[in-house]
Amino acid sequence: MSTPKIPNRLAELIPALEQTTTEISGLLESVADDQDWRPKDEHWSFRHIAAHLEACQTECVLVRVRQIAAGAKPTFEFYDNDGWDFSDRELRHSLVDWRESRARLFEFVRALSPERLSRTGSHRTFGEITVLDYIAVDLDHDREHLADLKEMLESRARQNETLERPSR
Ligand code: NI
Repeated sequence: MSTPKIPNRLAELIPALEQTTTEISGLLESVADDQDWRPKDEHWSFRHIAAHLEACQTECVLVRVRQIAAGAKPTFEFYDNDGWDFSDRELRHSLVDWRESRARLFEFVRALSPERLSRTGSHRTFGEITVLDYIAVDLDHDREHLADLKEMLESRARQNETLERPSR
């Protein structure tokens, strides 16, 4: 009898993503009142990051995972939303929509049969890709942003410290 690899992977990936969702949401919510702050001009603001995550989830991951599972044998370009104007996206709204998209994704993926989970699409960067592979890519993406957010919060704290220190 073969080992049921797919369910195990699913059982690891979704809780890991739930964890990063909670962490990222918490960090971003903590700076909602200062959402346009950025460490330097060329760096994204908190507002932009929240909107970027929401757009990636709603327009890319959710859509693509459904296409793969449906057996559409889709071909994907690398998705990005670099240079998009997110200045109208309120951080808290982005987070609500992001978490909602994710909840839909998890619900969708948990209901997939092993056969659907084994279907693939073809990605220009990642090659042959299953639903769970895509979710693993999404998890890596979360972790990159989590690391960046932690750095941002540290430099913001250092900056505030400098501003508050009496000069004498
Ligand atoms: Ni990103």
